[in-house]
Amino acid sequence: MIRPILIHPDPRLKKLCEPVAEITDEVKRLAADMLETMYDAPGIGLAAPQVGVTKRVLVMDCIKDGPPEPMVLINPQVVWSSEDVSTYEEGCLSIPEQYADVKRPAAVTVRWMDLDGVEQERIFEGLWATCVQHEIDHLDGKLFIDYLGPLKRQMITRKMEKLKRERARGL
Ligand code: K1U
Ligand code: ZN
Repeated sequence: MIRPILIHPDPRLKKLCEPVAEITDEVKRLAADMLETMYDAPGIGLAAPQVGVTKRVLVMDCIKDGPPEPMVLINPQVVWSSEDVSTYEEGCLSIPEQYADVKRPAAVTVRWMDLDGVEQERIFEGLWATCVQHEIDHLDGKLFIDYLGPLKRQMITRKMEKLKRERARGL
C-alpha cells in the first residue's frame, strides 16, 4: 500500500524515532509499504517518519540502471565514517523540488538488523553513502536543510508552507 508522504514542516519529521524491539508483521508491512511508496514517488530512499511512523526503519535502492536492489534497514547505526567528504546535491521527498549541496563523509560503515532479525554490516560509498546518512538523519529528526544557513533554510520552509496551503485548498 502506498502511504502519503509528510511534507515539511511537520512535527513528526522532527522527532527522535524509537528503536524497533521485535520484527513483527506490522514492521514487515511497514517496510513493504515504504518500498512501494519510495518506488512510486519515485525516490532512492525513505525513512519511516516520512510516512508518519516514528520507528527506526529505512528503505533504499540507489540503483539507477539495472535490476533493483531494495534494502530494508532496521535500527541502523553508523559505526565508522571516512575522514574524506563528498558533496552531493540532495533532495528530499518531504521537501519536494528543493535541492542543495550537502557535505557528508564519503564512506560509512553501517550496522543494522534485517527483516529476519539478523545483524548486518556493510560499507556504503558514493550515492549509497549519501542516501543512508540522509535517511538515518530522518530517524534522528534531522532534514538536509538543517545543514544549510538560516536564510536558505527559512526560504525553503516558507516555500513548503505555501505548497501545503495550496495542496490543502486542492490547487
Ligand atoms: O529521504 C528522502 O526524502 C528520499 C530522497 C533520498 C535522497 C536523495 C538524494 C540524496 C540523498 C538522499 C530521494 O529519493 S529524493 C528523489 C531522488 O533523489 C530521485 C528521484 C528519482 C530518481 C532518482 C533520484
Ligand atoms: Zn529526505
